[in-house]
Amino acid sequence: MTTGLRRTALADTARHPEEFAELYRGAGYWTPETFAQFLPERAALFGDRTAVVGLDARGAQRRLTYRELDEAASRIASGLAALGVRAGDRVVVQLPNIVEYTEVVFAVFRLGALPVFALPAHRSAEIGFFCRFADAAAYVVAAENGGFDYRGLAREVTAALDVPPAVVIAGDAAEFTALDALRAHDPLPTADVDPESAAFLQLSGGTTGTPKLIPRTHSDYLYSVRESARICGVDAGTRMLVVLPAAHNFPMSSPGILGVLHSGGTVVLAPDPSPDTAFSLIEREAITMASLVPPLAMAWLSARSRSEHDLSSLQVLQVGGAKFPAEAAKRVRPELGCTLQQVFGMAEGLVNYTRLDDDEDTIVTTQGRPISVHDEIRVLDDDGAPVPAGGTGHLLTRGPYTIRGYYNAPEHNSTAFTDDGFYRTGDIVRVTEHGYIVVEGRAKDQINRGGEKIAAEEVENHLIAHPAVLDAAVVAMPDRYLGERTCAFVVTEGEAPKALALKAFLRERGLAGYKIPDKVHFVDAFPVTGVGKISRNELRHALAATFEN
Ligand code: OOB
Repeated sequence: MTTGLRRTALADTARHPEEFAELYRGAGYWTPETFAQFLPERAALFGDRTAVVGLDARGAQRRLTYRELDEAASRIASGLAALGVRAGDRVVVQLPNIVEYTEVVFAVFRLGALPVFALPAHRSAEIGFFCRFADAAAYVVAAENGGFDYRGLAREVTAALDVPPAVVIAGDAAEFTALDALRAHDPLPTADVDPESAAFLQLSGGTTGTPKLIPRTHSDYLYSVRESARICGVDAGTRMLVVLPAAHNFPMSSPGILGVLHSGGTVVLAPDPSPDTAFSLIEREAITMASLVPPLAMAWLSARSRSEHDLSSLQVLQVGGAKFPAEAAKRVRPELGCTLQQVFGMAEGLVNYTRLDDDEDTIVTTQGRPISVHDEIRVLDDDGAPVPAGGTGHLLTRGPYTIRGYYNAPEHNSTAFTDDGFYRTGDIVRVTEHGYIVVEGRAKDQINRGGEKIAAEEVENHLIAHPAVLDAAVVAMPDRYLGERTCAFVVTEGEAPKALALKAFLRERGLAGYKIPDKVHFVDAFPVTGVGKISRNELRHALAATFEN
């Protein structure tokens, strides 16, 4: 299967204006370092140290040194090049927490191609969109994981595309190209790439009908990785357990897999997120650090009293992705015996951390402060005016590792960013007198389901595609365990389908499981105002209010 010729060049994504680029270079934030050289340089520094521990696609336990990881990445890079993947091409990577994830990501980097970081939970609706929208040259996926056969997904996705990407399978490849076959190729030299060009496309949690892709540059991302590692005390002795999906921005770079590998530490990939699996790995691998979303942190807290495992190596537990309630946060030190670090970040850029030496009150009640003194923070009221110091309002930000625009989305960019380049995060926050951010709520039409982000409009569009559905509004409902769950209000005509049938319909359309509404409420009509139909925003808020007491 050939993939050449028709591929577009990477669109010129919004760069930082030169005056800012100069500032960030001058401050030593943006350096010539790139992700293409990242691993060869680390292999030269840390050769025989263990880089990655985990299962592979066939379920075998593997331990790779830095040198072995670099050798594998460079062979796979060569194999991908033989399939037609070139510098600047996009490669959709959808791998679970297996060692091949690190091999493939660094292989793509080495070529100067751009990984598009899909999640294992994504299905044909999302993967098909990423392949089309990013004009992917290749799609790399595991044969199966968690009882799901991704080769079937690859068949479905490629059949629907005019010019399908080359499919590469980790594990049993069936009719596709086996990742293992790529390893037979001789290593290639590392690509020479512009450090201020896009290194990869990360996924946005999203608020719109179709997902947005986030172009992060080598310079901006590596700055955040190096600084995150420093702030979080990561060094060659760090042994990090990766429980969350490896491709998410949090476990990838805050400081995550990249921060640990940059520092010479060891990454241990957990095959599943259960406390049992995590606790045995903490004991077996003498884990020093882990990052979790709040529901998992709560699961660890409740499993701890029933567990005999020795967790004494654990020094830092990071919790982020969604608000971690103070009542749970204050249990971490006494019950798990480690320092809590709250992390409030976003794939678009800005990441805040409580510092390891902060007082317990700050650690428990705030979501941290920005990485950089050059992270600019604005807190504005509904009319766009700054709120008085300490007041609550909309968070806007710009800085050395926050994007100035989404990939190929000029219309959305014109509202998601201010004219002077601030990103409207959609989060409602206040800033304490010490500069720490407390997340108070959210103004964007997104459901944060225990850290998994769901764009209301995307799910509504899929619901409305059902022949019996006239209109749909998707809102968050409070949930004790996940923080929020998804509820769809649906207006139907004719014979209403059952809620179960509607959920099955969404699944058949290839929507990721975490986006399927937890609850479906059928209503006769949506509320209207005197002048007619109310805005979708108001509608969502009015419907969400029905859960609030
Ligand atoms: C992380 O990144 P995304 O892109 O999946 O989601 C970003 C959004 C934020 O805008 C905010 O709404 C929410 O997730 N969020 C939090 C939070 N951390 C993220 N809300 C309340 N408290 C927190 N601690 O989620 C992400 C990226 C890098 C590091 C950590 C998390």
